[in-house]
Amino acid sequence: MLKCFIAILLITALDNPVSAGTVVGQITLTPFRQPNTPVNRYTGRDAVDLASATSKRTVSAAVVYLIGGPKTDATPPQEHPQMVQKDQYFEPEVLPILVGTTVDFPNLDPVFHNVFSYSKAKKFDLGRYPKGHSKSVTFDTPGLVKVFCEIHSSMRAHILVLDQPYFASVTADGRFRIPNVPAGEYTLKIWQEQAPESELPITVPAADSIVVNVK
Ligand SMILES: [Cu+2]
Repeated sequence: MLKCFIAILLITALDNPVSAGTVVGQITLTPFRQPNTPVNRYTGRDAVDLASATSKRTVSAAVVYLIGGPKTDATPPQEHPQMVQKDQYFEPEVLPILVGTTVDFPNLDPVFHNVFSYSKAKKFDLGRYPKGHSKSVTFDTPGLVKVFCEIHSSMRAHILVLDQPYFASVTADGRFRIPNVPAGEYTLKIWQEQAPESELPITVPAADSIVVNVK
């Protein structure tokens, strides 16, 4: 059962634009269960010790995002967010982006990787490329994109392609902060990698912060 504690903090010294508030809070993250024993599909020169190539997480990755609110035109960032391949992990393991955003996938490892997805929101296959190279993908459909490496089946990540730019990755201790949200009525959604999605209605104030703590 979702218990919600909502309070309004009166903060007068914020430099937010007029009619925009900040959504801050903390959620309780579910413990992360490591995926099944990874299997390397190739045994040639790319074969590596995958014993450590499961998630580093002890809690599920989470993203908090808002839907609804007043109609706004959001432009994808010109600077591309990155999902790097390093030490045979994707970093970050979960990346929230605004629809239309281009993500770069640099390989920082001394082995080849082959990043791909079969997800409905974006199917792509970047092919194999070595250290120091990068390829890009533009995510033009909202939805959840599951990202894998064709060579190292233990590598996995998620990209959440969102309609609105009001989102935040949750820190390992469960905290989040979404600044500059236009005042209005929203639904706050919590996406967790290994838990059902949950939501609650919130009202974002015109100038202050709303604190949302979910247990
Ligand atoms: Cu790989």
